[in-house]
Amino acid sequence: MEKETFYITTAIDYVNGLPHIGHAYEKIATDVIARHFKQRGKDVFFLTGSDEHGIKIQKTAAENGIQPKEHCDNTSNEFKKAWKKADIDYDRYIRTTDADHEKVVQWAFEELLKKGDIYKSSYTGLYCAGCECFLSPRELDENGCCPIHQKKPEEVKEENYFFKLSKYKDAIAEHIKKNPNFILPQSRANEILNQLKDIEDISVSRSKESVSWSIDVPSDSEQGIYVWIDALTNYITGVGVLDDKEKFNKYWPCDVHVIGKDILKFHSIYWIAFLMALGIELPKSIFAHGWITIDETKMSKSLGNVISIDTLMQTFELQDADAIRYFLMTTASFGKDGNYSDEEFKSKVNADLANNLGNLLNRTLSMLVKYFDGKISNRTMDADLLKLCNETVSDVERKFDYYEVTEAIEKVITLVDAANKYVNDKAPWSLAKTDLNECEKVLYSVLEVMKYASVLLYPVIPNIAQKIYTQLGFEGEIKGIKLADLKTLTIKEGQIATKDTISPVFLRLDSEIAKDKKK
Ligand code: ME8
Repeated sequence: MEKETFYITTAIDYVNGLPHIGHAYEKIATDVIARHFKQRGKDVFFLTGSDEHGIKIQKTAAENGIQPKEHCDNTSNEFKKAWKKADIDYDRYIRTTDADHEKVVQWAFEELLKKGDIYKSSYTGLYCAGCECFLSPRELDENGCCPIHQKKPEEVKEENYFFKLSKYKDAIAEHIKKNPNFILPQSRANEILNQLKDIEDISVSRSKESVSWSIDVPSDSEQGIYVWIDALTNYITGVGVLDDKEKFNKYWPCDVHVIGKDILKFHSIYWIAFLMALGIELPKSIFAHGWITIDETKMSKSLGNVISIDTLMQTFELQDADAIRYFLMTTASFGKDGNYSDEEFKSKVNADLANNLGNLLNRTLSMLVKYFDGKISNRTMDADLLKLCNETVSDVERKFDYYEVTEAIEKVITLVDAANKYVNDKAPWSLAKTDLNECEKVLYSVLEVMKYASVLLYPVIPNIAQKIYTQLGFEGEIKGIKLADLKTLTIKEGQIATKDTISPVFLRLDSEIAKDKKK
């Protein structure tokens, strides 16, 4: 039977600044979801990349005294390096300056011109370079500034091409109402339905004179294509809409676009209208996540509180990004705003990864070595724990069906808590003196729970999960293990551990090291 496909995308980041943990948050969540669906046997395609055109990037390159393309090459490399550090296992990193992408954007624009959905008209409006869009006076704050970027938008008077967005607003509203899982979390759908009421046609080009760093309108070299049209189109270029029809038909429609709440309007209104106009099937869902603050404050260059994966890894002397991935995925329910602080980070990962998960494995294996020479001879598992393991697998799958990453992780932690309680209640150290059979059953049962926990947590903490898996006596990579394998994948009989093979899978973060380093 052919594998079912699963196509997932992230927003593509503007390369006017360097990657920070806000960008990383989204890429990590998407990576976790992609890895989970691979564990369910799906043929996953994971697209991420960078958004490289527009006035914002043109200005940043000019400030740095270099050509925009060179600036984009440098910065997109920094993003790629950051995603490598964060173990983001994407299938393609698309750049909007890639030749195949530029071709698709021009094709789409000309298609819509031909269909009459794009027309030329003159326009005066207020343009926010930060948002890369025109804002209506209603959207400004009391000082006449963009509420997100806190800057006054620039008045722009131009003859531009317009897209008939208003023509599609009823169809979009109907689609949202008919498909409750189209916008996730569902609570955000109303906000979009309200915004739709005020939707007017949008300008989809700028004069080359004002924005030179853009893709040309093929039939009018004095105009450049609007950066959001350019950017959103990446989702169809990425799976070969023009160059590889077979791939496109295989992966499209996209299963989920993972994006930040600030750009939901562009995805659930502009993008959807654009696809409707092109006659391309709509994505199945759009998941809008919340924003990450640092010490409850918005990250900004001027405040100097921008944190990257790299800074955190250096500060806490981390070998890999697992702890950061774990923290970011659990700091707040995925979909809501979350916060990073050093204190919360340390206490969360010390409690969950070092104590709850790591210590349980460590002390169980140590007892196995002490009482049984590290050998398993009787594989009898506690029936209640086994039932809980199976229920946890189903619960985790159900949570991931709605991309509820945080709640899925919580289910696994509840399982690990239950195993910790089981050990404490059964006291295998006492059973070792009175009932060796029962003692072995307890230890084996806990190790089986660790098998389930490691596979279920692998999408979030791939390195730690691999260490657990190896210490349980399994050979090879945990990466290829499917959830469906869990029932048949059993811890082997015989020697699985010795004193030398046991080591902590996650070392507690030392607060003193971190403090000194930050200074
Ligand atoms: O919006 N916390 O690019 P971008 C969580 N190029 N997420 C954050 C964040 C934070 N502090 N800061 C940014 C763009 N993000 C466009 C997207 S898609 C076709 C074009 C998220 O670099 C943000 O919400 O401003 C967005 O989803 C992504 O990072 C890129 O933001």
